[in-house]
Amino acid sequence: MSQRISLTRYLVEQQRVDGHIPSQLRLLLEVVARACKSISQAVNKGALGGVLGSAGSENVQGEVQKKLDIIANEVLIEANEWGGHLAAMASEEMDGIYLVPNRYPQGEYLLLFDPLDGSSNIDVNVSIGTIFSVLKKPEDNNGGVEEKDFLQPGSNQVAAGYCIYGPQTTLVLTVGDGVAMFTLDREQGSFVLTQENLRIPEDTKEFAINMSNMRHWDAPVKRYIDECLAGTEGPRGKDFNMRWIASMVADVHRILTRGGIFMYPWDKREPHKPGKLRLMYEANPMGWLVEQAGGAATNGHQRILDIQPTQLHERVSVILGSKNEVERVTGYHSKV
Ligand code: P6P
Repeated sequence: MSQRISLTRYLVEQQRVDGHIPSQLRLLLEVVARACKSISQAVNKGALGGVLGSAGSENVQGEVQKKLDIIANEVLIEANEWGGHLAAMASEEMDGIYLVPNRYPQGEYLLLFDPLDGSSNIDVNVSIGTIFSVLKKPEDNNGGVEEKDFLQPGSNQVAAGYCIYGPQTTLVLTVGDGVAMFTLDREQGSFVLTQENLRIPEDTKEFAINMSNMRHWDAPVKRYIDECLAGTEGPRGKDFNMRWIASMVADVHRILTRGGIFMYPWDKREPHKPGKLRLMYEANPMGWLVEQAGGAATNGHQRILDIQPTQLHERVSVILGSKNEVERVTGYHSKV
């Protein structure tokens, strides 16, 4: 039987053969993957582990924190702070950045994450996941890392990925050389390569959006969805299917696997906010993965990876997936 390639071997080869990733980044990604395995075990325990339900606190976003949100955040912090590969971390669950304690060596990377995306699905046993993004500490950084050092456009990412905790636990990763998928082999306790060079079909018949917000959408989004709903009798001349898992990791995983378009656009409910999803640790990593797989990711007006962040937890409108569909929706915005 042909031996499957482990995540470790894949990363060693990316480091050795392609000279693509320095050893510190390889170590970082191995540590993140190990942390995701621990989170997967906690998620899989569910009620048996006493980890379901609310933690009785709110995060910086003003959202109720689930027990597993806090557990996942702590697992990622504890796994990454001692290795010497990081200078600091940022998380959806923490207001400010987390500096690596002085008792540990400082590294050259910054790690950002949404420790458990899709929390509303935890208690109903629907797929959730961890999203992560890796930046380099700015060269001119002559002292301690500050929040402004994280405020880099998504095009600066050196690695990005997610781990989805579903029927399988699957790690999906890019270091800028395409997208690879690793499935957790629980008998071995390691991630093994199950797919590489993923490609998103440029066309699709499947859209993902929360339809209950329709009356709040802007005209370009409403036009696009109306045309999809009109099906074969409408301007698109084909019928569409709809999916909405309310877990970005699961919706993006489907799109990376079989195509589709995912939209969480700006809407009139909170007009002062550009969107619901966060730029630094949701839209940027997912946008890079999608682009690396031949798809596109915009905020309706510009490429997500070109957005210059001004705040660590800033939100953004997200339209990503099959290239031709994203370009169509983005084109409708330019005609307004
Ligand atoms: P809604 C999960 O809370 C999340 O941040 C994304 O994972 C998901 O796509 C979206 O929010 C779901 O939002 O408004 O449909 O519940």
